[in-house]
Amino acid sequence: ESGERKAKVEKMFGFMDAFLKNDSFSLQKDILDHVEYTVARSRFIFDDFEAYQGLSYSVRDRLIERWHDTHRYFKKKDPKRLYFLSLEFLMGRSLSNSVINLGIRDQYADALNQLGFEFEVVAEQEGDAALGNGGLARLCACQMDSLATLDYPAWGYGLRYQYGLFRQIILDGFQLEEPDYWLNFGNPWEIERVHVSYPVKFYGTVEEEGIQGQTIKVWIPGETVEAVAYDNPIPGYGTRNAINLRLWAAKPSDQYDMESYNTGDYINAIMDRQKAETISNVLYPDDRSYQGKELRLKQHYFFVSASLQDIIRRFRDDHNNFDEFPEKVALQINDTHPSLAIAEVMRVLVDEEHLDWSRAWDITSRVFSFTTHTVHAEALEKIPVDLLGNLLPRHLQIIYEINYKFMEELKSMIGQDYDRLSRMSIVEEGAVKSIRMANLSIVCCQIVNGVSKVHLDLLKERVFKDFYELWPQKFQYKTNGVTQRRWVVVSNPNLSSLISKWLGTESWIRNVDLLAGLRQHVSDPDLQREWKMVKKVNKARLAEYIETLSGIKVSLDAMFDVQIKRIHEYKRQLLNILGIIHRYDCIKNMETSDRRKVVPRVCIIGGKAAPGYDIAKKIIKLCHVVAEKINNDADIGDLLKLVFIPDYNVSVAELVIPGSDLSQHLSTAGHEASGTGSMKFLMNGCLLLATADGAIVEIMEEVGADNMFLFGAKVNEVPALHEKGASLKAPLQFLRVVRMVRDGYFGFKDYFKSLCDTLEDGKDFYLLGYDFASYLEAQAAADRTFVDPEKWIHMSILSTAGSGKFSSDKTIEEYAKHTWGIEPCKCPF
Ligand code: CR1
Repeated sequence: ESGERKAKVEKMFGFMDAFLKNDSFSLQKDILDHVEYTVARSRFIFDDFEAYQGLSYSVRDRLIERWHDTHRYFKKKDPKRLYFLSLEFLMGRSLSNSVINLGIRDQYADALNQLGFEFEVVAEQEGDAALGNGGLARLCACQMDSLATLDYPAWGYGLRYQYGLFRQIILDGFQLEEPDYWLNFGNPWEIERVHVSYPVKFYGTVEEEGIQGQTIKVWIPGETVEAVAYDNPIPGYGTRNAINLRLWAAKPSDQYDMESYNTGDYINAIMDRQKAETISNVLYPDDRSYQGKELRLKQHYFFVSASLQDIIRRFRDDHNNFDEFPEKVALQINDTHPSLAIAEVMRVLVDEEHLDWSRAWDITSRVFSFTTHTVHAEALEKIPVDLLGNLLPRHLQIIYEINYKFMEELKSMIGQDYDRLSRMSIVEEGAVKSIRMANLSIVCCQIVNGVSKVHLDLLKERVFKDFYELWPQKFQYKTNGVTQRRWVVVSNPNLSSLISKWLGTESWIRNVDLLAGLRQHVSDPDLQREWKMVKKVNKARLAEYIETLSGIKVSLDAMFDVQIKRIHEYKRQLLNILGIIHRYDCIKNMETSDRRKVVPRVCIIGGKAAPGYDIAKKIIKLCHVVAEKINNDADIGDLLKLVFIPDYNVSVAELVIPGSDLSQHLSTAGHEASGTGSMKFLMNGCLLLATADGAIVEIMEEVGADNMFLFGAKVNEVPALHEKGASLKAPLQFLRVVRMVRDGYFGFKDYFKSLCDTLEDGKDFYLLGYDFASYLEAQAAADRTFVDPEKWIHMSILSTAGSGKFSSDKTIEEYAKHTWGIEPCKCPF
């Protein structure tokens, strides 16, 4: 029938590669149509926001068309599909990215112009979709862009939180959190699929039933909630493919509890049903530690259950034998958050499909792969057994069974080494008996990935040592990457055009290896001049933003020195601030003649602290009091400024990164699994001042250590330094600046006491004192280079030229080949 309809449509409209046209007139008409009929504003009178809405709906139409065609094609070809499961996706804005990927940015800009609007202004109306915390979540967004661009048959699955990551408000220098009810003004980028919904069950009991002489377990759930799909098309660049990010929202189930209605307690019965909706309400804002909270566990299972029902339904449409499941399906679990999926697949195969355990386990262990994003054992999820047993009684049984079989197998391999057995067990005995989700994931998955080379080494040597010794072949790494589409083409259009001009092609936007071609022009004075101009324009834009935010006027001749990322002790924003205090102190104590040699700096810091993370919040406050002092010191003038950019998010990053000269990545070696901010700066030709941690080690290999400013203890030195503990003496300059804070030079003496205490000899876990001298040396090297603009530009061009390896396109190709076993499936028109 659909063939018939296609013929009919073609007869009426002629054969077409695209139904919607992209000439200026059609685009204008579409925008106006949406303003009039979707937004319901008059096509004669509408403002920038309404123009944004009309425009976005018209872009969405074009996305939907490609997305339908892509999925029809996937269905026809039936390739092995990747399902990327993640509780967090930090997408940011969609408009600019979409029109660039669709290849119709200029046409739209022109159409808007004709209507009396400016594309940039209209694009600024969009809020960020912040359904994630930080690195892990933004990585997923980059990877979705690469999956679409490289034509992989992939789906993303996540949760549609009504409250995304909190907005950071700064009041008197303190962080306050404001809820991000981001859907208030609608979201043109999603499509609600009322008919794609699944019941998700919780609580209840497990009973045994005999079927055909076999005893099987039957879960009788106590609560049912409905999961409704919201689809977000993700367009690839330079391809017709558009893939889907499907996010689930909770709705009360229709299968209501007749009993409560019968009791006549109508109002309470409705209130109860409403509670169901709270499951997908809010994103947990803590990316540091895991707390076993029932609501969070409910979110995880809600997401896992709905996604798997959807995936299995799609599989069943064309297959009826689960032995084919691993040939057609790859399930990627992004960190341990979705790892209940392992128990859920086992439950479906054993309890519902009646496969025997070993066949079910064989299938399950061939579909899953797992990536871990941390080196911190305390960030690994542990679910209290009581909590799990109450919410998901059958899943707990299944996990026990998996563990029992694993322990038996392990004993047969390593003997009665009870210490090791208990370290490796999925079940942790102890004050609170818990399930170790990372252990469950490692036991089940055939491949466990780290996110950089150093990260893999740490997994092998420390975090998962026992497992590595048992199964060395399971452990791999895929160095993280970021998408050059968003991080250069969208956010730095001037640089993007410059690169294309000098490479003589735009192909680097899909084939990032070509960036290396910039190397051959690095000494060309014309390129250097143009490169410098682009930086200047971007700095001016950033300076304007800073002035609007804070009233502070900054000099474009100063070095723009930036650290933007989540606030964490291990990321050492405090080291940066102490370094700034030191710089200030030095300038204050200088002869006037020496001051002329000082390289003027604008230090920019931005980032959110988890709401319950006290020390991180003190670091934010310290930044503000130090800024207050320095910025108001007329004696210092343009030599030093410190600006805290509030509410750091994806779109702030898009503005700040292109305008930076220097960026700082200061994690204590051995603490940053990879880091991806560094890659965005690198692509944009900003020089890095960094410790040899995470992916920085690989960046060094690509761009050369002499094109960066490196400092600090190395990963392999840190353990010995920790052992030395109190005997490590911090240098005098360090003690002096800490003393200034302690003695109340910046005020708030009592408030900063506990912060200063973390730096005492023997307590300085993150080695700020130890690394301080070499940090200052690296800073001095950056100053010396900055006064030699030619050298600086040279290093800057080489940074961009060496950034190709850190495109998420590379990461995704590696995953596709070595972990998921998927092939591109390119929609032909
Ligand atoms: C890591 O801390 C890494 C990203 C993406 C982060 C960072 O080093 O680059 O993941 N982890 O792999 C994280 O956000 C919640 O955990």
